[in-house]
Amino acid sequence: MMKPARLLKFPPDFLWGAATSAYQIEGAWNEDGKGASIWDTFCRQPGKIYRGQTGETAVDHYHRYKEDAALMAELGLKAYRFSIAWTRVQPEGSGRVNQKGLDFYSTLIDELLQRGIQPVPTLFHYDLPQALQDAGGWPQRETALRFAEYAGLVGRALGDRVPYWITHNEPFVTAMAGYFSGEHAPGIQDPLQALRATHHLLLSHGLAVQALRAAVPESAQIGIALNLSPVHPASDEKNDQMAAAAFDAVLNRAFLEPIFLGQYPLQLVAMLGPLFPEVSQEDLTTIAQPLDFLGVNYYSRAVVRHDPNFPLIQAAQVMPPGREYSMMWEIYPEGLYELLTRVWQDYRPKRVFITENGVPVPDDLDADGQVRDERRVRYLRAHLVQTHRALEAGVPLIGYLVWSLLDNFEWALGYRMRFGLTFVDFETQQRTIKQSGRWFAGVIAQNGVEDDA
Ligand code: GCO
Repeated sequence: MMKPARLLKFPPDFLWGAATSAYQIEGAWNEDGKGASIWDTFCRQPGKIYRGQTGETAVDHYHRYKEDAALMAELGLKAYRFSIAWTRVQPEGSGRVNQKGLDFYSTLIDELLQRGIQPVPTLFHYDLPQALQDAGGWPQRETALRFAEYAGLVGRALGDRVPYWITHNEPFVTAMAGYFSGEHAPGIQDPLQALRATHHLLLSHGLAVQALRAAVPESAQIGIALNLSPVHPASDEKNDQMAAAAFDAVLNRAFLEPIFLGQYPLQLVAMLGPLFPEVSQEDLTTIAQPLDFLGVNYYSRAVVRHDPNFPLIQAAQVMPPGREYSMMWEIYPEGLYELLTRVWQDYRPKRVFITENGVPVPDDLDADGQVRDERRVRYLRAHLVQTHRALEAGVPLIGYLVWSLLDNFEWALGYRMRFGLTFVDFETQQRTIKQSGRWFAGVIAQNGVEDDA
């Protein structure tokens, strides 16, 4: 006999929602006074993006935001996380403000609030103004000061209506994909620049928190969204265990420790030696501003083995055999529980907000116009079961956002990776809610998920 599924209930005000980012959905790359960002530049360089695709039109959200807000309402979302394109607000990244850019986000926020959806803007999601990159980008300290100015002016313009702010999205990715591997804009491959970028991103976070606090009502909640993963050694060998610890220091602790403890991990500093930038106590104090919540973006774990081909960290990620995979990563729901309980135990953030979780699936429309993405339903369900476990273990979770509301531009991988609860026909821009979207609407409606055990 089959055991009847148990309904795992969530707290009454739990923020169910979905996330997107500006460059991935907006399009309208040069409209209404928007300046060029590093992604506008990068996508035009041959060989950087899958099939030479760009975000110039993306899913045309800039013109379809009303239709998209209606979609969110149809799903019953309580919260919507989006990012503000710095280049719409300040086309050159400093000085002159473009009122039309601010107006777009102001109108979007009103549209959301009218529908009872809490706006959760992120100030930075990879799209640095090209003018600031021309002056050196994140490896330059100046960029952090410019970011704080931008944060303050956005806070003053929109702060009366925004309950949750996120400073940065995934500073690890901004620094490492942008300045170390070069897979993301601006496409630089230089470890020194990547480390300097890391420090200035963190500094800019602290400065932006200060600027926002000065500009927005006290009730506003401010946090940051980090991409975090449990790191497991590929075997019990001592070498692999050391490699996993090194990888963890770079991926997770390099961000969590300065933000919550006001210090860089000693292991990181020792490992990187003279490459590690000189950091003042004052900067560390600025970085460690008290936060209202930690945003966690979770997709998978990292399995790591010793690899001397990688200087300094001597570690490389591997794909463990015999596991279930998505188009991009191993599927490992238990990792979300492990991660949430770990950050809670080690850093005691006031609140934790799952700001991204999701999976790419090669979706398409069936003959009857439906999208049957069972794989995504299974993925989301399993991760919600783990989220619920973490709640029961005492982690103060306030919400869960699916990446993503819509299929969109997945950076260097272009439009091939579909993450949406909503299918988008990239030719016609027609939106179709997927099976997973309908399923998620049901989760929200009953404020709970059926146990998959
Ligand atoms: C990131 C972002 C998103 C991605 C998502 C799927 O991780 O780069 O926050 O922009 O689209 O994580 O990879």
